[in-house]
Amino acid sequence: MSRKQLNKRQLARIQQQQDNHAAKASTINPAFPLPQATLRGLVLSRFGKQLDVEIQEGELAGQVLRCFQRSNLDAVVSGDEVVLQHDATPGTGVVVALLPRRSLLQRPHKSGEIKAVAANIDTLVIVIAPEPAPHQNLIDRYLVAAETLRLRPLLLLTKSDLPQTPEQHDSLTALLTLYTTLGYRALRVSSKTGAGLDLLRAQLAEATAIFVGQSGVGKSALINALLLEVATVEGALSAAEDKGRHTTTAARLFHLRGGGRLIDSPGIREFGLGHIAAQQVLEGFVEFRPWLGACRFRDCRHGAEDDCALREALARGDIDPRRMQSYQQICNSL
Ligand SMILES: Nc1nc2c(ncn2[C@@H]2O[C@H](COP(=O)(O)OP(=O)(O)O)[C@@H](O)[C@H]2O)c(=O)[nH]1
Ligand SMILES: [Mg+2]
Ligand SMILES: [Zn+2]
Repeated sequence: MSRKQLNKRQLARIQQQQDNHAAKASTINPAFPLPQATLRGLVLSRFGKQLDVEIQEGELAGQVLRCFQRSNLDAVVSGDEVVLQHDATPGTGVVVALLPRRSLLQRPHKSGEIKAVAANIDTLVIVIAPEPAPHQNLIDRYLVAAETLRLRPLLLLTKSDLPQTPEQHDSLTALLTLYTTLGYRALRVSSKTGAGLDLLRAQLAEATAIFVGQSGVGKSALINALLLEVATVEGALSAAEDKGRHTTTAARLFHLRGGGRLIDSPGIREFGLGHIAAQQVLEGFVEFRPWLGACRFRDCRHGAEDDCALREALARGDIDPRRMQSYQQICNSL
């Protein structure tokens, strides 16, 4: 898809066409102006009430319009698919409808209200590195969040170029094996050498991803290596400018080289389990699912109770002790 810059002449021509349509329509019946053409759009970002929306169809596909949304709609966020119309000023539009969401990421706001942050995310990329060393419990928390929100997780070990002691190498391999055995995807990459990045791009193509992980693991380096330079309309922020100006709150959607999309903000990178229920934690451990409901006591906490189906599975080796310990740790922290 071409993402060429929309110049003033083109904008003027579009406006002229719209004016012609409107003029024709009003000669037919001045009481009923022709309904304005609607277009599908993808919301890149929201700053206050203002939205940057990328047109998804027609001659102008790939162009970004500054939009407001109709006030009867739920708050539209980064990643939302919408229907929009051009507004009178060239380069601007109005979001008139919100299309159904595949997924929704929300966070508690300062006011205590739960607010939408980003929509239609498919993939949760959990970034780990040899340095700082990964915490298995944090990985498990992210996996529970992914299962709860119905996102596909991808465990990404970056900085694979760093020299590792044999012990480090063995423990990282054991960690990745724990998760691939459970059916999760895992990849080793390096932003520094580019190793594995093609495989990563292939995994992210056709999907919208968010990147999470401890500070210092290499998320920014990865994101920079994957980002596509996008042309924007005059006045809209480039990816680089945007990073500098909106470092605290706004989530923004970027296109990746290789066809995927990424939604990023510091708030998303730090997102955690938040307000999650004990039952969701239990269901978030995918390998526990065959035994849920099979304990003797309905309110079994899978600790010291008799006839606990989960502890029996653990004793048989059907559940890994590292995951059981992690589960107990998460429950105790709720
Ligand atoms: N050797 C190596 N260092 C990396 C790699 N990726 C990031 N780093 C370094 O790790 C540090 C933290 O990276 P950064 O991307 O800022 O991490 P973030 O906090 O997760 O965004 C920086 O000093 C980077 O230069 C990598 O693939 N290889
Ligand atoms: Mg960073
Ligand atoms: Zn039990």
